[in-house]
Amino acid sequence: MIEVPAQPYSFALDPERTALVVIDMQRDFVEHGGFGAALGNDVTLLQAIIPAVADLIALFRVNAWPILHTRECHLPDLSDCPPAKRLRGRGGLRIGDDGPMGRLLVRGEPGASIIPECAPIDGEMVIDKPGKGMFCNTDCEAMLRARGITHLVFAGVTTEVCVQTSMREANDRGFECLLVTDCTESYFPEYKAAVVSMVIAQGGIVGWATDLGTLKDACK
Ligand code: TIU
Repeated sequence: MIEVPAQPYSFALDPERTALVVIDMQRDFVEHGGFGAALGNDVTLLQAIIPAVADLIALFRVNAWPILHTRECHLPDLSDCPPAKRLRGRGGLRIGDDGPMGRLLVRGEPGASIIPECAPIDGEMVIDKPGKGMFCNTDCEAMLRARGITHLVFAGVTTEVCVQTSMREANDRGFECLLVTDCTESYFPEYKAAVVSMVIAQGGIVGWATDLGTLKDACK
């Protein structure tokens, strides 16, 4: 076991049973002209964590530990996108509409792809998820259980939407969850801070939090 200094107390990382989950590091959320920008957000905030997320991915690759990448996206006919999701908000462009990087949040479109710095390589798990949470209408749980994974390390965007939802879903399914605070970001810094606080509150009600440097030092 690797003891990782964390909040609210040390996280016991079992190298045989731990996977990294990289949530939605897609062009649609971090680049201009994507879904995140269409919602009125400043995407440059998210771009700041790209080197750290790439570094975290490298840590898992060098140790040959499993990595699961997620992409939030929908089938081209939008049959997996509830109208409640597509119609929410009052912005100009919606899911499935044409944007500069293809149709927003649609599978196979340039905008739905993972940015090159964080792109999966052969042998890594990749799931397309229609919801904010990674377990909603996906094979994700079966993929993790088949590999005997019990511990998940979380990174990606955005902290209070897809990362927090996925981490809560994982926690309810009995996975031990660690959030890497400088490898996740929100369009709203105050929401990120609130998520980190609420994850570790009440003795780790959702899980643990640490930073990349601490995790790397513990894994040396
Ligand atoms: N809007 C927002 O903050 N996030 C999302 O819509 N999806 C993800 O977090 N991936």
